[in-house]
Amino acid sequence: MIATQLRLDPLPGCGARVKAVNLADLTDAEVDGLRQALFDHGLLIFRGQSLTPEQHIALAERLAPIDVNRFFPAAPGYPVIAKVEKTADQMTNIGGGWHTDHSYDAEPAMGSVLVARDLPPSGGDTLFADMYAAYDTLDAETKAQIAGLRAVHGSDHVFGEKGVYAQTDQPELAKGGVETPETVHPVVIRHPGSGKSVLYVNPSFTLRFEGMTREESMPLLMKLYAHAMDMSRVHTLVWEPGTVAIWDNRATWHFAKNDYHGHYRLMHRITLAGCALEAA
Ligand SMILES: O=C(O)CCC(=O)C(=O)O
Ligand SMILES: [Fe+2]
Repeated sequence: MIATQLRLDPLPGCGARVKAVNLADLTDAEVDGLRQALFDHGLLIFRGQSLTPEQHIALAERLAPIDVNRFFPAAPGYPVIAKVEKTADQMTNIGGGWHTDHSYDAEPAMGSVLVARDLPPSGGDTLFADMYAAYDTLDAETKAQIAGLRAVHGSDHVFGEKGVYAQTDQPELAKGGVETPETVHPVVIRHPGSGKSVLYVNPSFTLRFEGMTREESMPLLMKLYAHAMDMSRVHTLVWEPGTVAIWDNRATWHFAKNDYHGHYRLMHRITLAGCALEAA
């Protein structure tokens, strides 16, 4: 089976819904088709799945090697599954700002496979923004301005001992002693799986342009961010029991809404290993 034989329905804003597949029982050709569809669409959504943690791990391993996140607590008994959890009495959620997973790594995660485990009665949607479309729709002057630029990414200000999470009611995400070196990526990358140009900066982990201070970088970064989060290129995923989302961290951003205080929400995430990124 090739990618075009999968039943893909484009979603408003970003990504595609994949119908008529059982993620626990895929042929090798379906796995290859899904991987290519992920590269092409950035986000794939599946409904009505019933993956056990073992099947979640097996699915991830068929798509790519697993890249274990070094900050998130693991699901009990499953060291490769990150627990994305907010209890009824916590106020802070995980991923509640626009970001892409692991852009602070030298070889950023290719993708993430997120499984809904326990959902609040309403709310807790996840937004996804299309970074292929964000790049394509930039005006020619801005494209010329960012061509050849590189940006510095880091995680210390988020997950470090004095980072954002340390000041919240999710302080276990702030890891002292975990290495958090800064890393540099091109601002416009050539997507390794699709060959298309992608805007690769994000508000959570991009610190500044290489060779510029943060103050000097902010006006252009803010302009790029405002453009990239235009709701015409954003899909709102409303989770249901059995929903699985797989996203490409090079081609999309995501944002977990935090609008369900007083209720429990638990998701299981496995992060897929990627590669060093080259300029478009
Ligand atoms: O909880 C969510 O919907 C997404 C959280 C997040 O940013 C992630 O799992 O990478
Ligand atoms: Fe995330």
